[in-house]
Amino acid sequence: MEQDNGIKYDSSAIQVLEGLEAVRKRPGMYIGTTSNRGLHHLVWEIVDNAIDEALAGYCTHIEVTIEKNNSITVKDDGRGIPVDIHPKTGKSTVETVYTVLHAGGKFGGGGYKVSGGLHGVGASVVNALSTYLEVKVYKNGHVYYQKYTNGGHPVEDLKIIGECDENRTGTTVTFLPDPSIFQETTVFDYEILRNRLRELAFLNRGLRITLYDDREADKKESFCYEGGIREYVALLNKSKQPIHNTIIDVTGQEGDIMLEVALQYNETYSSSIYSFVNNITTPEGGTHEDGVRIALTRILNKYAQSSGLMKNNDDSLTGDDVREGLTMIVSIKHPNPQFEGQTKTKLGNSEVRGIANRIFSINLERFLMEHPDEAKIIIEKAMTASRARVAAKKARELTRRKGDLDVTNFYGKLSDCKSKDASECEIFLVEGDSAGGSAIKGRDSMTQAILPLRGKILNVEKARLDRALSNEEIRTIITAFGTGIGEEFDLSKLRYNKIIIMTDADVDGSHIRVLLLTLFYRFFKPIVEAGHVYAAQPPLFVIKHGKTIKYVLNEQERDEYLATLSPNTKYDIARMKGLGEMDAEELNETTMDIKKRVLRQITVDDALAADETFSKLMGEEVGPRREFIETNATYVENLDI
Ligand code: TSJ
Repeated sequence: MEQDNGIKYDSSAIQVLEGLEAVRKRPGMYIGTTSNRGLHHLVWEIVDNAIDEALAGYCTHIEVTIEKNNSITVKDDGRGIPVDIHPKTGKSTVETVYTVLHAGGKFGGGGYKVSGGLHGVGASVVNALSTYLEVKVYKNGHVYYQKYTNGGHPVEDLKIIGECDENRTGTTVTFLPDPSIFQETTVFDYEILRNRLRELAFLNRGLRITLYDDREADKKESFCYEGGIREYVALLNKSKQPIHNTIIDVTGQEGDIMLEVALQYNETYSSSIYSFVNNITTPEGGTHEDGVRIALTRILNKYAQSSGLMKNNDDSLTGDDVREGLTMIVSIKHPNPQFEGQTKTKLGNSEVRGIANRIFSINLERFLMEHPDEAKIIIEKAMTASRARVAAKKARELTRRKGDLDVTNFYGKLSDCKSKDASECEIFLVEGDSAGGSAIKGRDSMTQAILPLRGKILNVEKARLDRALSNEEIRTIITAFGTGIGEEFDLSKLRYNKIIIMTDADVDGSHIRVLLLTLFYRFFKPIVEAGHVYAAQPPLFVIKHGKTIKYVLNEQERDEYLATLSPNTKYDIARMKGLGEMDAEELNETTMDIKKRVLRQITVDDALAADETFSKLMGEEVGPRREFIETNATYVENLDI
């Protein structure tokens, strides 16, 4: 990796500019996308550097400010980026970090760098994609300063612009994303920044992270958790009715690999397991998660037997049994993580499995011994799950048999499409019988299937699997999709390329939509991940002038359209009726016709945020739920679940 020592300084300076120019030419190669998501990615690139300093033990407080002009300032109280001349570039280390691609990891030396994961492309990429970037380093009693403009060109060399207290150290960076790169938006979203910064505070026990939004007066939040991920589990479980008080919290270290696990069981029947490597989420799991899962199953079985809670003729507990109602976070810090899998979000290091297994086994066993009351509650929950599993298996067999033998009866109210070519087929899940009726009349029966849904879908977050499976509506959906569920799930058998949720734009509609998403999220996650799920967007207004009829989605589109009409045009404008009141032609025209409709793709962008929202929406407490839906109807609408 160090073979470029022979390069002369002057030629490497040219390479530098070429490097940053390459980033500007193909930003997607470096940050994935230039959408809203890519914009926020810039912040994570910078914050990751400050987090690294915290992991190295030198930084206690990170402050992030959204400035009035939507530039971002990140400030830490670490050692300050080194200001001396970097041997390879002949420039200050500060300038090297900001102008040489991938320079970030090369001078740090060890530690738990996030590079190699999803992030870690470095500060130079942020610089390349910014209109300007300013850095201040507090070190040696001096304040050092450098500014770059127009995608990373230094205005001058690093220079001292003032003095500070000898003891003060730290790095402060301000950057303004370049609007010619981020054409979709350059406006930062407070909630996105807040949620991830809070997560980083949970994942780094004792680190304080403060977010300021200077676009609004006095808007700030500060996060610092002495309990670390234990407090995260408490938050995730808040509205899910925990069944025991003490959260199981394990930390341990073997060599330079650190493991932390926190878990607590709740009354629900599904599990929420989130794993992280060096603060990066690993939705595909990996060896850290495997090791902990194996240990959980083994130790709970061992304890169940030795304590006498389990009798000889009881079935032993399976992994699924011991994960029912489990909320768990697994976090490891590893100096050299190897990521695998389709999206490179699965930890591959094989040594980690045994390490995680050993650390977690020893500590879990000790916890159970020391907390017999809690242990009993947990084991009994798993044993109930074990019994329900047998019942669920019967229910599944029933589903399958019915599906095979009695298609007409089973499909019930499904009006299927004629085509069997899944790539062109769509299924509309329609709220209410009357909208369903219009949709059946207005559809293209070759490719569009309609399933009207009456009332509210069973809430699978609360219902046990076997009950969910005996619900008529859910069984119809499962059979219609064709993929099966659980261990039998097979994405390649999906019978429709698009699954389109069609609900009214009101509180009931958004509730049904969230219930459907919960169902998909719990039973059909890969379908959501593969981008097959959409929300139909019926228009809000219809504008008529002369012979023209124009449908628009929202107030903004309405105003934009009206502005295009010549001033003395006479027009009629009306708010659209609910889905149920549209006739077949209107429904086809506005919401179903492939050429005219607007769909919104649903993604599993942030499983944690979604899960928290689900918990809030699905929790037992009806009070908060109602309030949440009413005050956040648009938030739910926009949430990428
Ligand atoms: F990289 C960056 F510019 F994006 C950035 C780096 C942004 C922010 C907000 C902070 C930092 C940063 C870097 N904070 N702290 C550090 N620390 C070092 O670069 C550093 C300091 C001293 C030593 C040493 O060995 O003495 C080593 C390192 C890596």
